[in-house]
Amino acid sequence: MKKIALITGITGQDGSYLAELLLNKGYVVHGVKRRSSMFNTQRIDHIFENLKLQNKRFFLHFGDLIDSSNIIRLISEIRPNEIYNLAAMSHVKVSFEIPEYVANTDAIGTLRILEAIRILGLEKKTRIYQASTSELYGNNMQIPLNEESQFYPNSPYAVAKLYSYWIMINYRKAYNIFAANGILFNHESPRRGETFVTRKITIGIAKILYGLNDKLYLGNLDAVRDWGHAKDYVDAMWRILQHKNPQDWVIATGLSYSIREFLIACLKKVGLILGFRGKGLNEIGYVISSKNENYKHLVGKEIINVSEKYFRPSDVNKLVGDASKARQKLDWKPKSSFDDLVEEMITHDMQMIEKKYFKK
Ligand code: NAP
Ligand code: F7E
Repeated sequence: MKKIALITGITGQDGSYLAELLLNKGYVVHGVKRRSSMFNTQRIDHIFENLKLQNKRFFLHFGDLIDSSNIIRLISEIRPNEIYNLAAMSHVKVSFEIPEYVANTDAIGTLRILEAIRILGLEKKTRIYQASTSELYGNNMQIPLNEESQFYPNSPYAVAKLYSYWIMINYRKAYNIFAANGILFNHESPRRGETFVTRKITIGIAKILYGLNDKLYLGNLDAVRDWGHAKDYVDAMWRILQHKNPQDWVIATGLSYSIREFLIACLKKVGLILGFRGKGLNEIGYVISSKNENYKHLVGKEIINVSEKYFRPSDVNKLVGDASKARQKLDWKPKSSFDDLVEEMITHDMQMIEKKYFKK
């Protein structure tokens, strides 16, 4: 019998990579997509275009985590062996603007799925993975952070995700459901949403290099993150649900870089050396030199500015994870390095901008 998986948030970055991974492992994959006035399946269209899988092992259903009856109906029809709850309003800064909606989706949404499992009597059949996050730690400075570290959530997003983290543990204990949290540190890819900082940078730089924009405006350049590749992280999600019992797991690379260092690394890939001068809102990033003939005109130009608009009411300054437990017990380790990630993202976005604006 093929295993059946249900992925909420299948149209997102992680959902798309996870769908590919599970299909390659022979699963039947069902995904929940939201109704939208525009197409919202770009990240998974290539799966549908693969005729071998169409209507056989890959199915999409309309749904929303704020609709209990929809969730109950889908789970009762699909009767999945594994549920990956990846759906969420995942943008930390936006969560300050729509906190009530975020609580409804990112906190109560998880409860709705757990209740569906219980109402339908699927406690023994269905395992559930919850997309927990390093944002739970907030500004806990006891770095590196592991499964024992204290949580100090610092945004409506993080507070909602903390509810989900604990309700998973509660349902595990109270009802013996295989409910596991993956506490994932930041993970990126060419499929990352365009307003998260890494993708904003790779697209922004590509536009500057192609002469479409003069500058890129960013917020807190001092923030430090532990960035991995989303492909490696969805593999960890799968391993978490295959473990002999449900537990909570930190998934991270253990290495960290500031936003400033991410910028420098991206520009280095295209032959430019970036320098910084000034402080706070007056800090400026400028091109010191270019090894690439095509970009010599940028030498001396100020291409990075800081704007108050992109700061958060409260930010998380530094996140670095310790994934020793996953390395030992799940035999998981990241395959992509920081350098590989930067290379893949900047190359992808240079090609994307060229195709979009210059190829007829
Ligand atoms: P993403 O690209 O923003 O994808 C989020 C997905 O959730 C999208 O498919 C989105 O649908 C869907 N969604 C949003 N609200 C929904 C609702 N009310 N009902 C149903 N679906 C809804 O996020 P991601 O980077 O793939 O992250 C996946 C999960 O991991 C999220 O829960 C995120 O919070 C968490 N996480 C991410 C990271 C990271 O670094 N990427 C780290 C730790 C945890 P649309 O496409 O229609 O918007
Ligand atoms: O910000 C700073 C910003 O939006 C990273 C989500 O997937 O990972 C993600 O949350 C840092 C922050 O990701 C800009 O202030 C500077 O300190 O890329 P981000 P995030 O907030 O870390 C966690 C683990 C999740 O769970 C979330 O779902 O970069 N920053 N300038 C900026 N950030 C953005 N977005 N835009 C800027 O212009």
